[in-house]
Amino acid sequence: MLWFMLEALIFDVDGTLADTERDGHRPAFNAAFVELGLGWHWDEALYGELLAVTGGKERIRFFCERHAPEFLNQADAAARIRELHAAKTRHYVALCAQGIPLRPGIERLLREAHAAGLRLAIATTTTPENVNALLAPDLLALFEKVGAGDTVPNKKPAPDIYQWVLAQLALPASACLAIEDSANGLKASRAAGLATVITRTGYTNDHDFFGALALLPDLAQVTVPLLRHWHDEAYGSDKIM
Ligand code: XBP
Ligand code: MG
Repeated sequence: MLWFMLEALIFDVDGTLADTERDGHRPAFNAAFVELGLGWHWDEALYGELLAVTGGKERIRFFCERHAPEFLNQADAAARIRELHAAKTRHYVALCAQGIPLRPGIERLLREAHAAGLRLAIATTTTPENVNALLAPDLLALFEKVGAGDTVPNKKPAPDIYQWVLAQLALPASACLAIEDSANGLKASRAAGLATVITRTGYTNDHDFFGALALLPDLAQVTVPLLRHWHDEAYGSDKIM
């Protein structure tokens, strides 16, 4: 099997770059429900269940199917979901403007990796707007490609967004590593052939991470040489990933 040096890191966003499900998305959904007078409230336990479905619009529909079927009986239900999601995104962007902290080690590792000549990309289910809102311009500029949201028809756990990013980078999966936080993210990255480092969050602590290259609380202790070592272990000439 042809063996490639590590050339690129592909980062998930929500739960990986920052704990945005806790600090951004859940409060933003709840603020949108109040704004549109829906009387819904997603507490942490319910939100943890709803995270089984990626994509905010898809998650709203998943909630309605179980807890508010009447919402889907409206003739223009799809349009109402889009309207609700747009309101949620406005609230999320406003929360980002107040500052959502990056997870431990993220800023350092991004700068270290870029300085070491590694190419950086994003593969996320959230919207491009939310990526731009979360990251400071100088950090966002470190990413060569951003695969986000509805760029692809099938969201995680489908591999589409990772396959799109690999095509944009014109790299084989074996020249890259993915960094993720959830079981859906790991399924997506592994289905795209990517060795994957997992950093758990409060919402994903009990997820099944079978097949992960490494399972960590965060990236605080992770360096570029360590990532290169893990990559070579995963794709070394004597192993078939
Ligand atoms: C996590 C998601 C996203 C967010 C909500 O994305 O599933 O849908 O929960 O964001 P990631 P939107 O792949 O970065 O972990 O409402 O913009 O979809
Ligand atoms: Mg994630």
